[in-house]
Amino acid sequence: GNFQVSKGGEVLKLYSELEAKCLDSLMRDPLRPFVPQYYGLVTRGEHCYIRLEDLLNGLRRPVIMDCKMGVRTFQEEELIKAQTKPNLRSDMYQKMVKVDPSAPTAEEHEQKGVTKWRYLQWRDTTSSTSTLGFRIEGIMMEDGTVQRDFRKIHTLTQITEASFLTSNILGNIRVHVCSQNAYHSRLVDLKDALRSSEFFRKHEVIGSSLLFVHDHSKASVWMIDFGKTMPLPDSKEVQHGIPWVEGNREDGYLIGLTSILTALSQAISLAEG
Ligand code: 4IP
Ligand code: MN
Repeated sequence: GNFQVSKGGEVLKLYSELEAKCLDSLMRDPLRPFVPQYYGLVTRGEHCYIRLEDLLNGLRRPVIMDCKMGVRTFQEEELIKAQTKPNLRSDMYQKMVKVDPSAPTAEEHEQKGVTKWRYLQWRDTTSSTSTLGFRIEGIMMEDGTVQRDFRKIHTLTQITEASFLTSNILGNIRVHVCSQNAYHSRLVDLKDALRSSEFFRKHEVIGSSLLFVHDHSKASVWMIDFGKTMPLPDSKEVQHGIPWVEGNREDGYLIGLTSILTALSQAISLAEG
């Protein structure tokens, strides 16, 4: 959405204070090799931008998959807002009705609006987010076409089939198995880095994605999008692998990572078998 390509292997992303702060800490954390390099801020016209490494630089006809991580995509403060001073969003009501006219309650139909928390939570429970700890937000094929019809996928088997099919369209099973293996070892390395990361221990990671990118010659995975990643109050830490209950700030990031690793292993044995 708000990406703007610029020269020299960089992209500019519209400034967000939360995201800039995260990127700044990440440059001094064991997670640094897993995030786009952050080069600071720049102003163009009226807007301020974050300068980031272009992860697609040098790739030919890349295939890209965006997996939104975690068992929820709303911040706890969004829930508190919905409970204390609800703001009704008609755009979100419309998006909801378009997917499932029976999803809103009678009251929501009457108001023709839902709170942002309600909408995001509905997305989470109708996708694999709540159960598997991640969902596929979209896949861009090598010809540039984008598929977004994964949002209602629930099971790990469906996920495996989706990612398997995707790479299959590359038309070369051998290349496909190589990139699946490269993805797998990269994710195992990521898991290690997350274990030793102070940033990870001290942040509630919401709405962040793992971006899978491969072309004919290489495959990699990156952590992106930290606009809703919040530092925790002093002395508070999260484990990322236990269920969320209101107030514990848990995001389920590691639940999602484990699910993805399982799906990948299944995809690899499907492709080899
Ligand atoms: C979008 O819903 C995504 O959840 C956005 O998250 C979210 O932005 C939007 O909220 C919401 O409308 P759909 O993807 O179902 O259309 P992301 O940017 O991670 O994709 P936030 O602000 O939560 O980052 P609004 O309030 O921006 O509309
Ligand atoms: Mn995103």
